[in-house]
Amino acid sequence: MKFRNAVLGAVLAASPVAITGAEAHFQLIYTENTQIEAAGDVPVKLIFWHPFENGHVMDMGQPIEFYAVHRGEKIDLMDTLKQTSFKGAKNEAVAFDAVLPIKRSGDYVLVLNPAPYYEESEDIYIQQVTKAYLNRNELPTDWTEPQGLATEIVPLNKPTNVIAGSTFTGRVLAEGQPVAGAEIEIEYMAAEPDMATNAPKEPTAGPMPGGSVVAISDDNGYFTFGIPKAGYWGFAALGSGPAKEHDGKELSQDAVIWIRAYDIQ
Ligand SMILES: [Cu+2]
Repeated sequence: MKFRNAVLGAVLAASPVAITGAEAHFQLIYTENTQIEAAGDVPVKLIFWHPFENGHVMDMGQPIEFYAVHRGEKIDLMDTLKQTSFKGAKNEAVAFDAVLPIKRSGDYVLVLNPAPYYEESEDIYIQQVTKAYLNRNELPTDWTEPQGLATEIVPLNKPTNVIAGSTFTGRVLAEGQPVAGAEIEIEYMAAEPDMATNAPKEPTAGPMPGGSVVAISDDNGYFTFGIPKAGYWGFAALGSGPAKEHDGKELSQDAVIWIRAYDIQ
């Protein structure tokens, strides 16, 4: 079990530059809604950010892979990528816009394999292999399936409509095998991106005292977390992937999943 932030703590003592790194990095795959009624093009934003703090935005490189899985079939979305920028409360950085064409009913699992990001304050690369879920017409087709990624979190609750106040259970996998003892950072998307302005909307919450919210996966790779609030929640299993090195430096290959919670009305 490796505590990335514990390692960072040691770095922090020596270097005041590293302060923003104490917050949790999260690769976003953002759509305004997870429930889609009409067929058509859904705009998607890819942003590497600290969404709980409305904090520092990191420059994304050109993604290695970006696609959707629908009824078990891959829909490549690389051609839809357009480089843009996203302006957080503290800075502006390179992000990407994309388009998901939705036709038939069912689940659309968005999968992003981003370029490794060099984090200067930790002298490591970070690569967050990320999944997000959309659904059209309430027909379940794909969400229960692992996507065969190097590392991923498989949801055991339907990720598109979790009840605020209930729980979410996920299973951390690396090359299809459960990962025991993975450190999982948990993040609330306190400010959602505004699709029109490429900036955050007004934050609806602030970060927790005491730093990142963390769970540890059990012997079979499972973790459960109570979802206290409606909105988007992200889970990042740190360093759960098989790749440990990039360009001669340490690589943290993380598995990220985004889920959407609603209040009962
Ligand atoms: Cu960070």
